[in-house]
Amino acid sequence: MSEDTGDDELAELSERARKLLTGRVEFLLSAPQLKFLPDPVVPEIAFAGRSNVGKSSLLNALTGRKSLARASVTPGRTQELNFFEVGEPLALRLVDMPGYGFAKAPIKVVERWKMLVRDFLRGRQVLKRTLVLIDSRHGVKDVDRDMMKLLDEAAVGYRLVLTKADKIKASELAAVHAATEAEARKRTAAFPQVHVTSSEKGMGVAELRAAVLADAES
Ligand SMILES: Nc1nc2c(ncn2[C@@H]2O[C@H](COP(=O)(O)OP(=O)(O)O)[C@@H](O)[C@H]2O)c(=O)[nH]1
Ligand SMILES: [Mg+2]
Repeated sequence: MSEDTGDDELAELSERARKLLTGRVEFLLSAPQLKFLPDPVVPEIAFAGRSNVGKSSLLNALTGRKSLARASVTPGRTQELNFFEVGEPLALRLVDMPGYGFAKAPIKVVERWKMLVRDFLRGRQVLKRTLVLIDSRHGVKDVDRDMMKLLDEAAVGYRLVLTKADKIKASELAAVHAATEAEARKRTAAFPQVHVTSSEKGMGVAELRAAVLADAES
């Protein structure tokens, strides 16, 4: 009985999440500095990850779009927080954070990135969750650990999300999944459960939509 209720609730959440995230989604603004942030009027979910991790592709898959988030041409060029509005009436915002870990970035650019992101994470009351994307082929790298450290220190809860799961064999995927969950369990603000996704194949996308909505409503 109670299990049936749980399944029903999950099905209801998933359906609401699909309708919401594939419904009205519009680019709002890019904030190169905190003074350009929109008023904090609805829950926000942020997306972080190394350049080329598949962040734009995942945002497109979650929202059922082809080109909501521009696929970045020059890695590391985008140094802004990009806000997208979801829902009619407005229900939540997605925040595309600038990619990190690009090899050729000057120290000044990296420092500017870190200040912007750290100040955003620390000060944003409406930020409900951050999704930290990890490329399935590479697993967690030191630059990802730096990001997790920023989140742990800011006490912003986050989910680790493996991307491009279609690119590796099932056995390799199982291993990287287990290793990534082991990393997650070591962190104070991370969810112990790691999401596995492929924007290309649509794998894990419905589950992640439901998680995003649950987080926004938490
Ligand atoms: N096979 C595969 N390729 C992907 C997937 N997600 C992204 N990519 C590719 O990875 C590259 C970087 O993706 P993009 O979304 O622009 O990454 P971003 O820099 O993090 O925004 C592009 O060539 C995408 O087509 C996926 O799930 N499967
Ligand atoms: Mg991108």
